[in-house]
Amino acid sequence: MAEHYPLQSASPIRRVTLHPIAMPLVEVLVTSFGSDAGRDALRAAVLAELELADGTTGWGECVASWSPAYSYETTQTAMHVLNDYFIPAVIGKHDLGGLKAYRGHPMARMALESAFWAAVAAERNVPLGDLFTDSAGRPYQRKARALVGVSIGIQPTLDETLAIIDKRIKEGYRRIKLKIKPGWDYELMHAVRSAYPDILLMADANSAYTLDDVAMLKKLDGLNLLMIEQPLGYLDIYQHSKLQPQLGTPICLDESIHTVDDVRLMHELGAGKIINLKPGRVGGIVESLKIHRYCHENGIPLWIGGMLETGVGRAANLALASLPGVTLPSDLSATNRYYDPDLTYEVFTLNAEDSTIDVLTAAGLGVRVVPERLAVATAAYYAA
Ligand code: OSB
Ligand code: MG
Repeated sequence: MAEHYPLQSASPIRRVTLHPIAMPLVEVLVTSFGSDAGRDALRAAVLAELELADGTTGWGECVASWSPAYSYETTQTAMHVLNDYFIPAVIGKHDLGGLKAYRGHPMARMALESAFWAAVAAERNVPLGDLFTDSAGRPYQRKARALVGVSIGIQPTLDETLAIIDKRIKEGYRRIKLKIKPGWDYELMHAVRSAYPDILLMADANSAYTLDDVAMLKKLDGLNLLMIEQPLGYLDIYQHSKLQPQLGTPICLDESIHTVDDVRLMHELGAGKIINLKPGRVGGIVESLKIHRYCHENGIPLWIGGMLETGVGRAANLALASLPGVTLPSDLSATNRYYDPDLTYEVFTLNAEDSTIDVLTAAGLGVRVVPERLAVATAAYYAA
């Protein structure tokens, strides 16, 4: 138990409160897997508020959405599993060892785990990222600024796509990720590459292709893309190992990676060359640190993915993005790309000169939830 959940609080866990929320998105992100049954203008999430017996609190975010589209989890499955199993297993305890009895539900697990880590960081009066230690138990040398890019959804037209890219580049983003799907791929990427010969450009297919599409995927090689994210099946690693040797463009796996063992399999089979690490997808901070360490030691480029988090989830992702093994720009954009306003008092802004966001230095998670905005977002969840 302590092996997978090593972190200990001084004061035991007294209570965990769940807050389901719905937040209007500034810009809807349309992907190859489509929409959330008409609710895609509203991002759903569940916030976990964890309180230690001494009154210290920590917050975490569950990134599962309304429907089981990107992953099988939803806000409802997360609340069920957290309320009925995960939370009772940790109440009164000084660590999360009780979670070892349960399998799966990584996004629900991450919500609880990150809330606990945030509370322990607050208890020790250090920023969350200072709790991240290497295999020898040493804190990492962390960056003061995290390199970031922006993810752009499928737009109705090419002109609208170019207009958004232009706006993002003017804002200072130096890495552009475009969502693609069959029929909205090579011509789009070719047009964008022609308009912007030098930007760091990548495509995210969200599992929209099969090995039958290899001819189109090979054409992308001519566009000098940084990577193509998750071209094949959402659970697949084997078929990606058949695809990667046929492509010059590095494959980055997102959906298929759930554990450090999946990363090892990808690496040893040659199924991909880059990892998108989303802590919610891999079940928490401890597994994220294992993946970070494996990538760092094996020279596998790594970046932190995003799930349109509120400031709560983004603060934890930003702490991970400060680690030395995170070598490529992360999907961690400024607050104004996602929400206006966000739930937190703190606002993330882009440093336009180097496409970075400042890593948080305050003790604990580093952001605080505005109670009135939380109440509005909770009401919006139940009204949706
Ligand atoms: O595939 O990376 C993805 C958002 C929701 C579901 C899947 C993905 C995404 C993003 C969002 O690309 C990136 C961000 O949060 O900035
Ligand atoms: Mg992705």
